[in-house]
Order: sequence, then structure tokens, then C-alpha cells
Amino acid sequence: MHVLILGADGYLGWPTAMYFSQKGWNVTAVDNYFRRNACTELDVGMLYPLPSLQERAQLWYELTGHEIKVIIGDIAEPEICRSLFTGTRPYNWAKDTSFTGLPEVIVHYAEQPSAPYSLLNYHYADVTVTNNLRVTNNLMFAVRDLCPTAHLVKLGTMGEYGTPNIDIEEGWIDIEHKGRKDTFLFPRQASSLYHTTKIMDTDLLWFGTRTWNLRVTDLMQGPVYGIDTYESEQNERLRTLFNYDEIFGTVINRFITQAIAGYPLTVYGKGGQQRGYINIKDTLQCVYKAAENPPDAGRLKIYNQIMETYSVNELAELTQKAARKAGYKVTINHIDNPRKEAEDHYYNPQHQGLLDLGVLPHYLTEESMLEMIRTVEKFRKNIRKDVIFRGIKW
Ligand code: USQ
Repeated sequence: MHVLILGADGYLGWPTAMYFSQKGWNVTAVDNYFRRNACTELDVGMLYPLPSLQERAQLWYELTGHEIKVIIGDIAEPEICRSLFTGTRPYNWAKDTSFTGLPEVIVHYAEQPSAPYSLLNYHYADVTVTNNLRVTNNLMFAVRDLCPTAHLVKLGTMGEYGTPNIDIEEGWIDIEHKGRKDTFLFPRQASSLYHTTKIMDTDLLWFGTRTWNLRVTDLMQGPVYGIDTYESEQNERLRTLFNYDEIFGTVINRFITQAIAGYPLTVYGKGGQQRGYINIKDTLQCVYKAAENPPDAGRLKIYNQIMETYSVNELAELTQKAARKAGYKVTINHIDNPRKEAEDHYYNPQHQGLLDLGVLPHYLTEESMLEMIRTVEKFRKNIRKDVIFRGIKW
């Protein structure tokens, strides 16, 4: 089986490439280095330097004998996107022009993933909208024209649903209206521009499945935390990137780093914001199980990819407790919320689908937090306090 991983240099992309590779899949890893370039441009201070994608693939090959083919290119360019399915490289500097054939599965992570980035100013809003929608549209047409039976696994986000005052179903809702019934996509109402682009790309692909019989799985994922996966434990240079800054760091990774740096935990507003969280190890299981279970042609399957829900206050308290065990005295600071979001709300998302496929969750515990603390503290001297909170408002 051949899988294309788009966005393979990102926080989730590289661990996903290794995961499929160790399962015996033929993996092609594609990226334009957007994330690492954005981190350099915005000077966000990653926790440790990152080897290039090619260097990591080489190291992986030396350790496991499994080859991960790397293609550096921007699939927002239609010709580059289509070349993934034809083997015709539109750029002549590619070292390896061999074509490894059409994929059975395409994992689509190739999007700008940060809510604060999307609202830095008009320029970054435009980059987010243009990149996320162009890439998805290019991909949809390339699959339709060149690889129509492939299973497209797209990373969505729980933030598409917002925080409605009713239970959140897994993607769909039955509605009875004036005596008639139908099934619709569950209502979406995002609270950032980034999340809004994810709603729009769901809509693009839902159009594609209805119109051209594509097969698509949309994984509505909550904020991810963690560093190591079982594959990266073989060598620390295989570790994924780690952000703790306000733009690219997700809340649990940020709190752990703040605890180690002696920076009061940055709880936004009242801290009653609830989200569904997932360990990076479980992201890999979920994407893999979803890939192994394609929908029929013309169907859009949707899973809520979370394992448990927490409020920000609960996360801060858990971090405080775990860090205390490691010898850190942590204070919790409620700061004016720079985001427009509900701080006190009902939240009950259903998330049974991926468990039914056999995903075995790693839950957030003091022990799992301590494990992360032990890893992050090795890089304590690299932590930059100036990038932790800059107050990107919307
Ligand atoms: N938060 C704080 N303090 C912080 C950082 C965040 O209180 O220092 C709060 C936020 O206000 C929010 C919650 O923690 O209520 C989660 O924030 P986050 O930054 O971890 O997550 P978010 O911006 O929603 O985005 C992240 C990923 C994104 C993914 C999304 C899943 O960056 O790619 O799509 O999580 S979800 O939130 O379910 O939509």
C-alpha cells in the first residue's frame, strides 16, 4: 500500500510518515517547509533545532531499512500537486524523479494550522485562506482526474463545531423540520479564521464526494499534545518539532514548557473553555485506523478525533500538580483573553467512532505529563520567555 503524506514536515506529518512506514507501507512524504519557514520568519523559537526532512528520512532508513521518499514542493501550485499523481516533476532540481505509483491513501495535513497566525493581520489571514483552500481544491481536482479511487484522509478540527449548547455529533445531525426529516453536516461556527478555512475545506470535499464519488474521511481533531512517539524513541533526531510559543504551541505543550521555565501558566480569561484533547500517539493510531477503513465511493465519513475533554483550568491544575512532583513551583495566571471565545459553556462531543475502529487511548495523567516534563526540561536552556505571550488579539 502506498500513502502520500502531505504536510509531512509538520508536528503531525513526520510522526505519521514514520508510523505508516513501520507498518510496512510505502510512504511518500511531501512538504514545502511552510511551518519551519513560518517559525523562522516569526521568530517563535522552536524548542530544539530540526533536521531537514531528507535527513530524518535518511536516518529512519539507516535505523529501520524502510525508505520514506521525500518530495519538497508546494502543492498550492496546481502543477506540483498534479505531479504527485503523474510522476512528471515540474521542477528540474528534484534529485529523485522516480515515480512510485499512485497512492491508495492520501493524508492531507498540508494546511496552515494556527488560529493566532491566521489573525496576526490581513497578510497572514490571506496566506491562511489562500493556502488552505487552494491546496484542498488542487488536491480534490487532482484526485478526481488522476487517482479517483484513492481514499483522501483530511485533517479537520473540532473547532469547526465551536461550542454549541447541544451535544456535538460525529459530523452529521438528523433534523426534523415541519414534519420532514433529513441528515445534514452538523452545524459549524468557528471562532477563528483558521478554523473557518477548515469548515470551508470540509465543504469543498463534501461537494467533491457528492459530485464525483470521491471517498473522503474528515478527522475532526482537538488540540494535540506530546512529543515522542514509539518510532521517535529510537533516536532523538527523529523527534517531531515542538512549539511552545503563542502562535504554534498548543495549550498543554505550552503549559508544560511554562512550568519548566518558571513562567506563570497563561490561562486565557476565566479558563472555563472546554476542548477535546488527544495525545500525539493517538493521532497516529486514529489516522492509521481511518486509512485502513475507507468509506464507499461518494461517502464522506467523519470522526471526532479526541480522547477526553478538559477545561483550561483543569489543564492548568493538572500541570501544576505534575510539575510539583518534578520539583517545580508553578503559579497560575488568568490573563485577559486575547481570543473571542466562550469561557463558560456546555460541551459534550461524541467520540466513539475511532474507538470502535480499535484505537487504544493514551489518557492525560500526571504520569504522562511528567514524562513530557522530563523530555522538555532537557532543553530548558533553549526556552525563550519572550515568545510565550505576545497578545495576538481578535
Ligand atoms: N489557551 C489558554 N492559554 C494558552 C493557550 C491556549 O487558555 O496559553 C486556551 C485557548 O484560549 C483555547 C484552548 O486553550 O480555549 C485551546 O487552545 P490551543 O491554542 O491549544 O488550540 P487552538 O487554537 O484551538 O488550535 C489547536 C491547533 C489547531 C487545531 C485545534 C483543535 O493549533 O491546529 O485545529 O487545536 S480545536 O481546538 O479542537 O479546534
